[in-house]
Amino acid sequence: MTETEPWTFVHAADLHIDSPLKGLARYGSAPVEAFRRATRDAFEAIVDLCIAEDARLLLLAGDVFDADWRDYNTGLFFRGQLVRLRDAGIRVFMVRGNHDARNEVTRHLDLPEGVHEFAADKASTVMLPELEVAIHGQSFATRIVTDNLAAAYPDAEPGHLNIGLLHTNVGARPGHDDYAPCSIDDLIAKGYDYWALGHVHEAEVLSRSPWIVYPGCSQGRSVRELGAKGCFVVTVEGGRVQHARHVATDAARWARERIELSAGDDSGTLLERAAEAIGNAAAETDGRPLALRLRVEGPLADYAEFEGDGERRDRLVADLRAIPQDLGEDIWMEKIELAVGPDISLERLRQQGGVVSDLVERLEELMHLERPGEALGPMLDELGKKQGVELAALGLDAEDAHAMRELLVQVRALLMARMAGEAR
Ligand SMILES: [Mn+2]
Repeated sequence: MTETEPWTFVHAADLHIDSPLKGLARYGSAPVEAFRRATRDAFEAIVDLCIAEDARLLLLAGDVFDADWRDYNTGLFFRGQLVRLRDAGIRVFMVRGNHDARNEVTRHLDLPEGVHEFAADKASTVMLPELEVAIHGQSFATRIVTDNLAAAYPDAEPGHLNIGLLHTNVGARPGHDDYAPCSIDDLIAKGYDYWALGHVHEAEVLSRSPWIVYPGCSQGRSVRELGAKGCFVVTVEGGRVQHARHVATDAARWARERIELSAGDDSGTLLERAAEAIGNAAAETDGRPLALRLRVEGPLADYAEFEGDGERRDRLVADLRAIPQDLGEDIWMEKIELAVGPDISLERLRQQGGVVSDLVERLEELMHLERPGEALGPMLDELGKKQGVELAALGLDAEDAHAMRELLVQVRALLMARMAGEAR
């Protein structure tokens, strides 16, 4: 092989193999088994991809495992896949992250030839003269790593394609523990060609010069990990990275659908709208099993029939769960949220007038703001001060638009129910 011949490597992270799935209810056609196996199937798909793409290297940037192995089956599964890579002549380089830090995963199996796990005590370099590549990496020794590991990575090797393998939170991304924190500038300063990162579960190319890439997790595991998940296939030509593309490897997918009802809609309309939404969500999975969280909110014309009637409500939920059966789709209705209330139109409220109708109208306005917290935050702060409570103590975060909207929906439902009571 000469330097000018193009070759590829695959970059994955956050496999979380054998991560337990919570709340996996078994009913009807729910594809329970597919979800149980999904983290393993996703890694198998990555190995298939490495072989199909004739990749030279597979880079794994931490959190291969979710936690210590419950038994040796987890390790044996992983090792079996590494043997497939060895047999195909594909070398594997890996670091440990917070979930599979040295002191977190204590069970151990010797890894096959051609697999290199970077040490945890300090960053080190492996030279691959045949590819003119230098790979630098360091594993997490413990779950919590607060040092900037990148800062102490070795200098780039001149005349080589330099790859840095690191589990890190770049730029203190919210929603992820701030482990091995560093900035994009810290990474650029090393003069490497490609930073193969792990930790953030959303795929993102942070920079193309040099390449700084989060491949995201290889398999979504909850409603917080939506859409296609996979890894990056990276092409090198003439000693430079030419391009990197995301390839989906997930074996099952997660989605959220929200149905907003309007005045006059009843449970019949609700079921029709749900069938449409579920059909659309299923069409986007390329035939994969789907876990779907469905949320229905707004006024329901026949709400009075459901109010206080658990049996009637259960039937509606079961009717919603029956929709995938009719569609012949592999869908697990992970959760159904019914935030419905009595149908009182704003128009009718306006006619009735009074302070409650003014309030409902104001809530309606707030709910449609991009950041409802901007208006709501100061109001809540003031209210909190009067009552002597902190917003944080109530679990309220004005920055969280979803949570703020949720709060407004609840308050509106409460006011609407009051109005309905008055009107009857
Ligand atoms: Mn992770």
